Amino acid sequence: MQLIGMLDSPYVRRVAVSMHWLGLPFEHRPVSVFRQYAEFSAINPVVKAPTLVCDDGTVLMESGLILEYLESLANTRLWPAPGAARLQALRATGLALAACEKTVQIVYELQLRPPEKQHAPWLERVRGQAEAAFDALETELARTPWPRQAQRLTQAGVSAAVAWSFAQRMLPGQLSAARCPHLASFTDWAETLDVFTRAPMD
Ligand SMILES: N[C@@H](CCC(=O)N[C@@H](CS)C(=O)NCC(=O)O)C(=O)O
Repeated sequence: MQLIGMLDSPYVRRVAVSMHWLGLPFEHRPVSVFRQYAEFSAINPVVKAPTLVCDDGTVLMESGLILEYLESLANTRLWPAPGAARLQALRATGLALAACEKTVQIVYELQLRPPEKQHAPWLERVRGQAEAAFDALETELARTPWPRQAQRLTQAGVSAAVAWSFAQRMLPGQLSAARCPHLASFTDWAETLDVFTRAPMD
C-alpha cells in the first residue's frame, strides 16, 4: 500500500500514525498537493491528501474512510469498545477533525490568498470555530483524562494530538498551552510515542 501526501497535513499524519499503530506496512510518498500538483494528479486526479493506493490499485481518499478500510485489514480498531467510551471517542475525534479543518481554512486564507483579497470576517469566524473545537477538546480531556499508555491509544488520542501539533506549527503563538493545558500535555506525551515519531510532521 502507498500513502500519498505530506505529513504536515494532519489528515495524512493521522492515517500514518494509525497505520503504524495498527502494524500495517506501507510506503509513504510525500507528494505535495500544492508544489507537486501534476505528480499528485497522476495518482489521484482529485488531488486530495491523504490518498491511499491499495494493493489492488484502488485509490481511496478521505482519512476517515481510509481508516475504516485499514482497520478492516488489521482486524482491530483504534476505537474503544462500543459504549460510553466509544461515544466520547467519537465526539473527541469529531472535535479534533473540526479543529484541523478550521486551522487548514485559516492557513489557506493566509497563505493562498493575496493579502488584499483576504476576508477578515471569514478569518475571524473560522478562528473562532477552531478555538471552540480546541476548547471543547480541552473540556473533554479535563473531565476524563485519557490513559497515557501506548496500547490504550485511541483514534481520539491520535487525532487530538495531531490536531494540536498541527495548530501549534501552523499558527505559532496563537493557541497557547495555557489555554488547553490538558490537551497540550497529552500531545507532548503522544509525540514521544514510537507511532508518532515514525510519522514526523517534517
Ligand atoms: N476530509 C478530508 C480532508 C483532507 C484535506 O483537506 N486535505 C488537504 C491537505 S491538508 C488537501 O488535500 N488539500 C488540497 C485541496 O483540497 O485541494 C480528509 O479527512 O481526508
